Amino acid sequence: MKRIATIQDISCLGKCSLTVALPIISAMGVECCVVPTAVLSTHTMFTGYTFRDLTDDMPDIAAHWVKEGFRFDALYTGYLGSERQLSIVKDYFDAFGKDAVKVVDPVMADNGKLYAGFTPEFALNMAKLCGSADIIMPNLTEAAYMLSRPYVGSGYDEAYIKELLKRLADLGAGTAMLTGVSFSEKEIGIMSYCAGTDTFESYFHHKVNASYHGTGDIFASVVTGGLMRGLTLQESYCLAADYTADCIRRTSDDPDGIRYGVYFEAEIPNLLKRLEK
Ligand code: PXL
Repeated sequence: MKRIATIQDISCLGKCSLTVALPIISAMGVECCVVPTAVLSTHTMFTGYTFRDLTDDMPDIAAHWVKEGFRFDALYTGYLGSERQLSIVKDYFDAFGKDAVKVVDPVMADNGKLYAGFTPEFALNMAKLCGSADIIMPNLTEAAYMLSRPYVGSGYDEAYIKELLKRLADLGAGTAMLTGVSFSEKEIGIMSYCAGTDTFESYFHHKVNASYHGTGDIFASVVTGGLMRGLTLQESYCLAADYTADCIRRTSDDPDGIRYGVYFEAEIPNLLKRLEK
């Protein structure tokens, strides 16, 4: 069985980060080891959340794992809360990354804005971490911050996206994906670039007109799980995009979805059916 170590927070309620990565990756038949970076009562889109920082535990967990000689097939990072955590994740890459696929989802911004608590300097340090990864998957906002370019949220063309992808790959990761790419009112999707083969790929699907917290983490978890199940990158992100869209559709007539997150659990059987095909 393939084994992933994922490094991100536990938001106790709100279906994001580890509370989606662990069940989804496990359901996909891939072992999911966790390095919790912090425990929050909810994700940071609520106000008044508690926050217990676990940064000090991260090097100790790595040291023990090194001592035991544990090996991983992938290292996958999501939301990281501080520059020190970025630097510790780099140490994980150095310690366990030689034979592992290193996947960085640089969670920190959307819709032209950084999430609460993040700074442009943090984004530049996240760009450095992306340089040590094999696959990175920013959205357009995260890409703009990491490349110190103005955010363009609409009206761009394919040449613009291809140029961004090449600049992202230049950070050092062999493969860059951009999520939330849309050239028309009706469609949204992913474009990717592989520097090794100098090739672009993409996948677009119908836009679902609803947005929920945590769906980026659901998407990234399925991409990483798919790679571990032997899918190509493009097959993995097609599966991930369709699953995420199905989760959103399934939730869209429940007003509670905004607070509690999408019904990703109910769609797991369909995810597995597609995975087995
Ligand atoms: O879904 C990304 C995410 C993960 N974890 C925490 C967050 C966010 C996004 O805001 O606040 C704590």
